[in-house]
Amino acid sequence: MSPKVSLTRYLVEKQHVDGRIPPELRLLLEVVARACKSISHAVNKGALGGVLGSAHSENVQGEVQKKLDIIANEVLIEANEWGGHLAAMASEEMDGIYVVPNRYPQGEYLLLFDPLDGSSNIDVNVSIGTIFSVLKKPDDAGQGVSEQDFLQAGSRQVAAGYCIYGPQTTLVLTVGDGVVMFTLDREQGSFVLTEEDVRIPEDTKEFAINMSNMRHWAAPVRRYIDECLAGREGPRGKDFNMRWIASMVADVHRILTRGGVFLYPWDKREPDKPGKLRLLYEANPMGWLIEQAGGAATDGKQRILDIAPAKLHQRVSVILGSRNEVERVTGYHRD
Ligand code: P6P
Repeated sequence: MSPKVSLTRYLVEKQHVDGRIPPELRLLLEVVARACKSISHAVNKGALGGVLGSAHSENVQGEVQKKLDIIANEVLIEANEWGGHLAAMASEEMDGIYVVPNRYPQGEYLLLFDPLDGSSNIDVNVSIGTIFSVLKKPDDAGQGVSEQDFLQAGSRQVAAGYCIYGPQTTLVLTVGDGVVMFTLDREQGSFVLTEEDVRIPEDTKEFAINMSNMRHWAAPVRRYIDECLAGREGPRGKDFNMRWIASMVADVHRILTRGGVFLYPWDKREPDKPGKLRLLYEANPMGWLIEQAGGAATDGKQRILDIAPAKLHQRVSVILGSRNEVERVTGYHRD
């Protein structure tokens, strides 16, 4: 039985053996993982912890915040602000950036996160998760840090991942050389390496989309889904299955585990918005993970990681997963 490799040991090897991550980034990822353990603990308590239900407040997106949204956000801020590895943080739950207070040492990294994605599922005991993305403060940023420093394309990320709070609590991570998965060993209190080289099959028979929006989709998406629904008698010549958990972390985790294609496209319900999901702390980290596992991620027209952000909370249309399916949908947009 090979010895269990903990997250700490994995990151130490990434730092000392591969020289891929500097000490400050290793510290950052250890701190984020520890924060996710605390969030997992709070999520698992559920009603017993008095953490379910609405916080009776709204976030910058105008969405009603759940108590756990705010708890998860506070856990991440408090865990990361004093370590000396960060200059600032940005969160779905905060209007502006959170600059590390002067009383703490300042670092070179920027941490972005959706502290609890899928929060509409919290009260019905369906998997939810924390999504995070790490950027470096631009070299020409000078002493301070501003929102502008966060507006970097997803291809500039130095680390990205998520922690899914489901039947298992699993941390999924990339630092640019593939995707690894760590399962939380609650007896030891440590994340243990359980998947070393995550690969997504290039083809799939499973698509994930919220079908209730069908009448609002643009033609290329409608064409793609209609062809999937036509099954083996249709142009695809095979039957498809559908999944929609309404928790991006859970849908992406399924795709990283067995393949599939996930779509949250533009639709005409809110034509001025390119999509529902956020670029900087949802689409970029998930897009990088998917690419690192051999998949693809576009907004229907271009690679998500190439998009130059204009605003911190900007939204984007998302098509990601098995490479051949993403290329087909993207091709339909070009036709
Ligand atoms: P809908 C959760 O609120 C989320 O941001 C993603 O995790 C998920 O994929 C999507 O929204 C679900 O949206 O419109 O199907 O409820």
